Amino acid sequence: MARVFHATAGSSRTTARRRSASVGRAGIVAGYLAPHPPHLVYAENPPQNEPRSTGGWEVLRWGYEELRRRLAAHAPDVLVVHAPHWITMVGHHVNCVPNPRGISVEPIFPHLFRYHYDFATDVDLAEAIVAEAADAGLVASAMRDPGVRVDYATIGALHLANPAWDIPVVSLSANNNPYFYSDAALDEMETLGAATARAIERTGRRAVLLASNSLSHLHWDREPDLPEDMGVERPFDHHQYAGDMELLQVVREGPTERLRAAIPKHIAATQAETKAGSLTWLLAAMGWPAVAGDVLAYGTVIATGNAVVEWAP
Ligand code: 2X7
Ligand code: FE2
Repeated sequence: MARVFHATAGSSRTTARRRSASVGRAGIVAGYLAPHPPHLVYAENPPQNEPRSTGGWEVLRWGYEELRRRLAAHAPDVLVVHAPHWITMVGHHVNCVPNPRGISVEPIFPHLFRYHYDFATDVDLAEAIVAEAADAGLVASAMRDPGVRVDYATIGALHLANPAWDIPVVSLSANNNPYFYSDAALDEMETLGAATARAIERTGRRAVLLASNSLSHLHWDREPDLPEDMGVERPFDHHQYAGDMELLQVVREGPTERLRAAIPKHIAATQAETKAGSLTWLLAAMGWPAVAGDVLAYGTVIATGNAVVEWAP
């Protein structure tokens, strides 16, 4: 069995106070677009993942190496992640299990991603987000069942950002109802983002947010014999690539306010995974900061577009 790194559950409050006291102000100190294709974890060969690879998707992984360096400098108390593959049909759920443990398996790529996880939840903050979201009129729920397997989009983004798992986590689900019934119902994500920010403020945490979304989302349906064969990796078509570049141009120019209009336009043009709302949640939580995003990497994974981006107001 793969070796698993362990962050002690239940100690998050003490850890939070210690870190905030030593590095400065509480609040949201940075947000990252942190896409989760399982191929990136597979390519890295971490001890937690069972399958072995010969590498691949290096440029995106170098982007994540830079993210890891920056994350260490931000020294957060907690990582708060919103991910599109923990799908909840009724409302927004927050994982309140103190110490989630198990194997996360990618259902379409189980030969690439069978990841042993064992991490600590910041339960106080998780419960505060549920309370703030409910106060704001959202259907919100605390998920307390330790038997629920953590999805690969949550685990993937968290591993790629912090493979040591030494920072407590809060994990939010993607409410699939608006996703299912409309082109992109992002209004609720604004409300959820604002509720997340209030909860972080109220609990005095120093938080980094992760939006676990790919960009353009059309992909191949045939896998090469060697999954990491970079000879076949390329954008789905020029339209998908151009749509991603148009969005990233706005990201790089800033301010983020311009993304309120650019994100739905990009979704309509490229079926972007941001339709699940993670990116809108993140920027709303940060109050749509008047800064440009720093694109640390862009690359395709089975033709989907993926960017690693930092916003550090
Ligand atoms: O979930 C994903 C994804 N967003 C992109 C590419 C490949 C697999 O899974
Ligand atoms: Fe995905």
